[in-house]
Amino acid sequence: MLIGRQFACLLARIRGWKWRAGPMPANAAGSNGSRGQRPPARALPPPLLLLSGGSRLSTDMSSTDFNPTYPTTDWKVAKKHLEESDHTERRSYYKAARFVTLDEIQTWKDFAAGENLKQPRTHYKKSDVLNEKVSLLQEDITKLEIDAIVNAANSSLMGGGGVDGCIHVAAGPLLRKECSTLAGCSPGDAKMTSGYCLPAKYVIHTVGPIVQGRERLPDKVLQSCYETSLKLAIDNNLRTIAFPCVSTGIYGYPNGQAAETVLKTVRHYLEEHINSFDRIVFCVFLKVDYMLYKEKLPFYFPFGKSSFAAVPSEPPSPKLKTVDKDDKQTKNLQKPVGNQD
Ligand code: AR6
Repeated sequence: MLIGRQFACLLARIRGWKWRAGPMPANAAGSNGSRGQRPPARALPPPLLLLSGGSRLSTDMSSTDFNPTYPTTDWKVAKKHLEESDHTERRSYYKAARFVTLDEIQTWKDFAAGENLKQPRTHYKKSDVLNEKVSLLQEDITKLEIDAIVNAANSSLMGGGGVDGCIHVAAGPLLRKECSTLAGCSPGDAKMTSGYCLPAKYVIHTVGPIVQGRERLPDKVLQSCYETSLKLAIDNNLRTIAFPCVSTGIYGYPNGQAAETVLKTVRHYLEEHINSFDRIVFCVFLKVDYMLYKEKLPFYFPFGKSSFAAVPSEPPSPKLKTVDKDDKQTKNLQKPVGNQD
């Protein structure tokens, strides 16, 4: 009898708990173009019910059992819960104070139309359909509320510096727990986890090539990072994905050559899988990469009338010598996007 009452009380509390999650506040991101705000933090979960013997009621599913913000939560339970949660509930777990929705990210087609960009000669055909499926954005990738963000990880997948460190901090401790079950990742390959407390639903971890000490640039490995990540997205029906500039940080890949390999790879992949994606975002962090992508995108994704067949298969060399990290000009451009948390 007592247990029956406690059980009814528990059910009522769980219901009340869900109800309390409430609708999104009016200032949350929507189509009004303003950057999203996280809804107020969830209140603490209801206290655990105790049986007369003092043991935990086994049917108790208070939020401590699935809450992705708690380090003690079972990652599998949290992952499943997040997959079944609606948008409003997922937002209540974000660690970031702001987030960026897809409709706030301009397409390359609109971006190019709004800027006074020069269209270089290129053998690639102009395609508005393709140009609406890619974006250039200078942003902290951990803020993007899309299906998947790509992590430039190391082969242990256990976290590190750079974008990897930022992603682990923003996702919370369960990301590391899930990563520890994946048996690492080889360079050029990719593996997927939940996004936990990130605005992105999933993280695709890829391991880029290390450049230091090599005579030839390992462009095939870098190409494979992007292709395997895109394939993983398709296999899991993830239609919006953002890439950082894999390998161009700690792993030392020259920024300019990386941008060319990336844009060529994504152009070809997207041509072959045009219906599988809504958006592929080149999410750059440094101004140097923003300038390089802005300069090279028109070659691979032409927007203007003056694109020609049978002209150079490589883009013109950059006006700024930004590929060499020791270059003084490059150093002036190594400014990350401000952290606007
Ligand atoms: N959002 C978007 N891009 C970022 C962010 C961010 N929050 N933070 C850095 N970047 P790196 P790698 C950019 O070094 O070269 C880690 O320790 C950064 O400006 O993160 O592939 C791993 O564990 C650069 O353009 O990755 C590995 O050990 C890009 O992300 C190793 O670094 C990649 O820089 C991987 O080195």
